[in-house]
Amino acid sequence: MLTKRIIPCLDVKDDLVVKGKNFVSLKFAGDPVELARKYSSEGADELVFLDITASYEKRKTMIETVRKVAAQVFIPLTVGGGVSSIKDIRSLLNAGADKIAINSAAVKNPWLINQAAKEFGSQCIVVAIDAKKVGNDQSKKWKVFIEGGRKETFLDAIDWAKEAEKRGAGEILLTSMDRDGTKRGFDTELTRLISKAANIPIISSGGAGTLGSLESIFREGKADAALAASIFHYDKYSINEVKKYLKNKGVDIRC
Ligand code: 0VR
Repeated sequence: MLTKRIIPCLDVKDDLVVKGKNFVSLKFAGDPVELARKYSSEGADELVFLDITASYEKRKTMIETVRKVAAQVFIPLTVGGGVSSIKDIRSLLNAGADKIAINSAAVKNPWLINQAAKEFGSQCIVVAIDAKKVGNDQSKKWKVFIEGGRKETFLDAIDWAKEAEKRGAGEILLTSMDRDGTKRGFDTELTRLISKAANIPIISSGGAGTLGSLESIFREGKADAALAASIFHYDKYSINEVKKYLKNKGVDIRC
């Protein structure tokens, strides 16, 4: 059984780490290189660096910042935001990224997943899915949004995750827009449904709040990894505290 992973996320806008709520009202949260060094030394299993405005502003991911962050971390680094071609992926891998997250571009051109998996190997290719619940509370429907959560698509999140796996994605980074930045807990229901539907690892993101919410995303949500930003950037918990708690609760975590 693979150990569960704790993954801090650096949402970066104009070279600075920011943090918002439901993808808006972004506030300064730190320097990407310093935070990367801090989380890596505190025992994070992996790190995610997301250039969260790239797709919308059609800007290419900041290669230099990625290079500086990659030089500071000795754990797997996943980079996303604005990635839209094989050339983008190659330059980010050359800058030091271990995995590449593709979001908007994969929805616009699903064949990019197939090509990227073939060119670099599925283990390098993460498909990021930003999902928002639609309909009333009883409905079990989540729609896929792209371009930093600004554009709704016709895609059902569960179907899209299955499609991404079929096309060669090695992992899914599932972000609940409803929960992002709220500290109200992850969307365990959506995570569980996608974990059941796909056979590749699922990183759940959005809403990490109490230590209990982290236990629940692994127990009820069946996630393979939990991504968090707010609770780490604003020092609600240290990575060590989170891991010790989960270990004591019997979650298979590397301490
Ligand atoms: P927390 O709820 O604070 O742990 O946030 C986890 C996760 O939702 C965020 O790190 C981030 O991935 C949300 N993503 C995006 C975005 C936030 C603002 C604008 C765009 C995006 O495109 O993913």
